[in-house]
Amino acid sequence: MTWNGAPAAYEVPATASASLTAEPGDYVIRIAATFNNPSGSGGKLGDTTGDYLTIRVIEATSVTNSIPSVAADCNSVIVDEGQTAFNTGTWSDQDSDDNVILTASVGSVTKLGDNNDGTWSWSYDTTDGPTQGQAVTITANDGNEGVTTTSFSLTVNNVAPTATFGNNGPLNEGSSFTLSMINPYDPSSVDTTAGFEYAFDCGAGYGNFSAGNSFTCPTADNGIVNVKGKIRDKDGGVSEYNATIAIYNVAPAITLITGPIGPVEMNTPVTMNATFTDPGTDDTHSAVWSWGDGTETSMLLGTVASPVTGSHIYSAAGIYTVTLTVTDDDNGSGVEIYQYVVVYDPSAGFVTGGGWIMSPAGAYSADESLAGKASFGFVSKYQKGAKVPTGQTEFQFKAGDLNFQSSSYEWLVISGSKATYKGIGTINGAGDYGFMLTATDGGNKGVDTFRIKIWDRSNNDAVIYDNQVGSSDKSDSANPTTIVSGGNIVIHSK
Ligand SMILES: [Ca+2]
Ligand SMILES: [Ca+2]
Ligand SMILES: [Ca+2]
Ligand SMILES: [Ca+2]
Repeated sequence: MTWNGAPAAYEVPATASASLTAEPGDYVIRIAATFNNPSGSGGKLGDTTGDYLTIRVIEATSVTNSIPSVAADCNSVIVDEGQTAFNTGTWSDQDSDDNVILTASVGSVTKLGDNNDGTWSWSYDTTDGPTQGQAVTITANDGNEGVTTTSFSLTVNNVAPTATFGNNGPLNEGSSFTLSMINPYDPSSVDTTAGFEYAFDCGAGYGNFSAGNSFTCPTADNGIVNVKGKIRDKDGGVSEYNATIAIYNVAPAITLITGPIGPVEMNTPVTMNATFTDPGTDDTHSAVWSWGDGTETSMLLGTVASPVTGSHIYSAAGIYTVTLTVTDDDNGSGVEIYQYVVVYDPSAGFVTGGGWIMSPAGAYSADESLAGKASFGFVSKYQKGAKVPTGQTEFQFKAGDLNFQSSSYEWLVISGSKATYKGIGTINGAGDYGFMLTATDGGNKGVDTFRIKIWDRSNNDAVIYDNQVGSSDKSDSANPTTIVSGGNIVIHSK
């Protein structure tokens, strides 16, 4: 408060006209007055020339409180959830004695400085956006009913959660792979507590969101699969990941191949059947039957398409190995052989033999050190109209005390100068043994050859004797290598 710009305590001469200037409001004014009486006569003011009154304002006190002021430096604060939001501002109060209290509608505010030029600092640890976005009010209260507020906007952005996208590839076609989303993280503790949702794309589009953080995808073919996964928080914040998985082709596997068990007369159809598997259920296949006589039958199959059947007519007697190859559309192949298709010619004649060979070491499995002379004698022929040949076979390896005698025949094939036949018999008058005898007739000037292989039918076909031991099964039908040392083998043409 001022008197015309002068200090509040002011002396106003009685002879002057004086005015008071102050802020609008109510004031308590304490004044002092001095009566000037030059004549000294006393009496009333003005009854003597020269009287005047001096009035002095001693104190003028406003009875109206000044309200505090408060303002924010920044009227828009934006943070990501999980971060601490900050703002600053100013405050003041003209009433130097007032103790101004600052409060915040959310978070905490700290008052700095004094009533002339105070500042403040505000902070708030956010835990969830956008929920915690709001108008923040800072209130200054001087304790004398002087209350002033200022507001600023707080924006809390939601942050998308993250995770580690995993899979168990690469793998084979037909197998399932699993997509997973582990180690989920969200800077919002509230979002984390609420839990996340996941969606997966096995390569053909997304499925629905659910709480399951893994997903199993079947495969039907090889290739590179582009997979994706998403994690989502309660506020719709989404992170997406992708990966590629290599799916390998699996070659088809032939599980069974069947054909004629007994001998087949030449020029009659032979039917073979096979089953195969391929876990690539989208694969298509081709099959090739290789009949063992230089001819092949190829066929295109549809998707998978097991079983597969092939048919063939042999025009020559022989012992044939049939090979089936199944190939998928990704160049994976499975191969299986069938041994043997025995094709006979009932009109081809018969075979007789008699003599001995030098049995080599290793031929007799019970004692591989044994070697020496082994004698044989046989006859084998088809009787007219019969499918099964008849005859007799004797084989004696003295060093091993091995006396084999046939009891029945299964088939006989005479092909050119070679005769092969198969049957069963006994050793030293007992047991159940299979045998196969192969002999070539060298004619008048050439050498004859002989091989006999004997196995135990009651003991998983364990080989008992083979004078061409070490030859693989595939060469069972090859010409013998053991020369007949004495005697003769004769193929009797019809
Ligand atoms: Ca959130
Ligand atoms: Ca979030
Ligand atoms: Ca495939
Ligand atoms: Ca395949």
